[in-house]
Amino acid sequence: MALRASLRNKCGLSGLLSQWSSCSSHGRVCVSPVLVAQQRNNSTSPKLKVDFDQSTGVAVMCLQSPPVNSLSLDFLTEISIAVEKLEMDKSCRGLIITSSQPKVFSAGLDIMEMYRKSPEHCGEFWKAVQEMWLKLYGSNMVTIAAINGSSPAGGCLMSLTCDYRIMADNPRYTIGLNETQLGIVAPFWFKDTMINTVGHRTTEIALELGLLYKPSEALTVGLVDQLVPEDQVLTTATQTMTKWLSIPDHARQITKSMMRKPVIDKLMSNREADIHHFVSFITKESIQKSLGMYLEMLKKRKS
Ligand code: CO8
Repeated sequence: MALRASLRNKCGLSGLLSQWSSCSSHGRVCVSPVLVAQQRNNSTSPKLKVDFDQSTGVAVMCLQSPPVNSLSLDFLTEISIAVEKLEMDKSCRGLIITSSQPKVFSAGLDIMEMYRKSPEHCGEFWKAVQEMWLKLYGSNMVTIAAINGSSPAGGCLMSLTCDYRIMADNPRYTIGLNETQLGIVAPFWFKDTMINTVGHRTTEIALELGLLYKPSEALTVGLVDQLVPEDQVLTTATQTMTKWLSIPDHARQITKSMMRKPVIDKLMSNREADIHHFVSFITKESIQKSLGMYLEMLKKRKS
């Protein structure tokens, strides 16, 4: 069976979904989950823009959380809700994920959500990370990452959940699972997602060394599928989407499920244990010190 059914009703987001609003004009539906969150939380700037073109069946999800689209608990929840909403709309067949932030696709998980936070908070945060991965990796839609900037760690994971990755050919950008550089360990489902993309040996080297690849290196190892000039990332993603959508949905979806279901099932049957493992690991004093040093390094590098 396709993945959607196996994932539906497992996120507990239906209540939130019912609070969504959407506006429609000229055949385009602009869904803005953050506006709802904004009203609820008095947030000043929307973090996520979802632009669904009903005439093509393709939605573009734009990450716009300054400065670097780091994935906080709130942001992850908004992304999961947005994907769930699109997934339930049968007319939406494709999803392109991109960023509106200059130079950055996503800086990965928001380190501040894991630094000096309570075990309860860490657990809630990790559940939201799992949720985002389950929604995207298990999506029935064709998903394409239009990577128009650096994409370390959780940002790389998000793009690895997609069916196809197009990256800006700019040597200043990097992509990879660099967790070990922070003194932390990528969990099994990060690892399995990467293995499913680039193979075991490349993943082993990349994860142990916490490698961040330049676009040309990422293309060589298969971490991305295509490099294009920066100003052509989104248009190329749109053209590529047309090709993928020419394949009958049911055949493509069943094939996708066949490729991904074992890893999804593995996390689904180990979710609580995975949360428990994360919380006990991340709250260790030695790991907190590593995160603190990494945050310091980020600030020093800036000055
Ligand atoms: N979380 C929180 N804050 C961040 C993050 C982040 N991931 N990344 C950057 N920031 C902050 C910076 O500290 C800085 O803050 P301030 O303005 O207060 O000094 C601000 O964002 C802007 O950052 P930069 O000046 O560095 O922006 P640049 O445009 O120069 O560079 C980069 C952008 C390349 C994205 C750069 O910020 C960077 O390398 N960031 C760190 C990326 C990273 O290493 N992320 C790893 C996060 S951990 C993760 O995703 C997986 C964890 C799995 C846990 C498993 C445990 C079991």
